[in-house]
Amino acid sequence: MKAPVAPTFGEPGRLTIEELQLATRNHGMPLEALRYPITPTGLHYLLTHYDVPAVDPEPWTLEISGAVVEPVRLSLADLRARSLSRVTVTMECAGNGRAFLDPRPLSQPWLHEAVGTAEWAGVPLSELLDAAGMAAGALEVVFRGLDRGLENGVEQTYERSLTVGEARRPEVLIAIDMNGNPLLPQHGAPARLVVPGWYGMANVKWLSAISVVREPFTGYQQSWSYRLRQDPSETGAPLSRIAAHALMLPPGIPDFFTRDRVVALGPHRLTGRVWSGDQPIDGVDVSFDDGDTWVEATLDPADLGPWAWRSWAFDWIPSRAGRYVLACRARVDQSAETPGRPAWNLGGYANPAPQRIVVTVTDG
Ligand SMILES: Nc1nc2c(c(=O)[nH]1)N[C@H]1C(S)=C(S)[C@@H](COP(=O)(O)O)O[C@H]1N2
Ligand SMILES: [Mo]
Repeated sequence: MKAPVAPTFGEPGRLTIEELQLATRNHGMPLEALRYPITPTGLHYLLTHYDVPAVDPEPWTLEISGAVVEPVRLSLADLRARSLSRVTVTMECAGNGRAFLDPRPLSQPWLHEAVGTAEWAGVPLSELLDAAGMAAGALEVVFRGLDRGLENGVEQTYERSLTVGEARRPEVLIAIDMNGNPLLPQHGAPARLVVPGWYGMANVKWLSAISVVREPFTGYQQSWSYRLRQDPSETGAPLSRIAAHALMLPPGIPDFFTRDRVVALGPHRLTGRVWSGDQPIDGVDVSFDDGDTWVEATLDPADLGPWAWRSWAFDWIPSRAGRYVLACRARVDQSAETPGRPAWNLGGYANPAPQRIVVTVTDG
């Protein structure tokens, strides 16, 4: 798909009213919520391209059709009657960090907070695909939402695909519960796709239909959005799994407006979370001088399972009062830098900004 219109950028340091409009609709997870292993549902980040659709769960059904042996149609009661699988998943929006980019692509202006961890319960997609049976030549599975809107002048329904192989992974769910309760409207009620390890866009909300296709799916959200390109003429590599990322729970107390922190002189236990959808985490480093020097933090085991963040800690004893800039970074593959981090790209994807926390240590 070619670029429908030329992309536009924001002036450095000046958000537009449209960016503010998106930012107030689509909230991030407040960073102090890093303290919870499972993000309380109301604190989980949220991203909805168009409107939250009106869905009546009673007549709602989910159809699996296309290149299948026998199409299957399930009601919400049919889904709920099956034995549900549970998976704890850290989900992050591919656009996390976009607002720090220069030039800044005009879109949802995330800083650091487009992340959250939830326990999803649902029916493994592979069971439903088995029930329908894959017909010869089945290549991809297309997931269609109920939400409609326009993007760059292209009217569309939110749709994404996975290859049959990816779709059949046992941890991929048609989720109907989030954190022990039925999905809330904003998180995709009555049913959504959950693809552990992938950036948020793959987790299609408000599912209405699943169709198996014999050709690669070329919808807008697949072939135009969520690709890494420097120029609209490029096809670009598709985004899939979440690159390693670490965040710190801001210590002390914040200034209301700047969110800079104040802590008293003395020992402080710094904590945070680290996650990756593709590479195992080797460690986490922290810095107190804006990234000039780094020390290793203690990494906890992956006790929430393979698809969720891990916690880390570092006991900080500031040697003096004054100003510090705290930072943290994930280490994968013995490398201090997160490898494979793409360069600036038109969509502002997969480019989380280093978190810089300005802390004043007071001795009063
Ligand atoms: N149908 C539909 N599914 C969607 C979206 C959407 O706009 N419509 N947004 C996607 C994006 S970009 C992200 S990051 C995640 C966010 O999921 P959450 O709002 O439950 O946190 O949902 C994905 N699924
Ligand atoms: Mo996203």
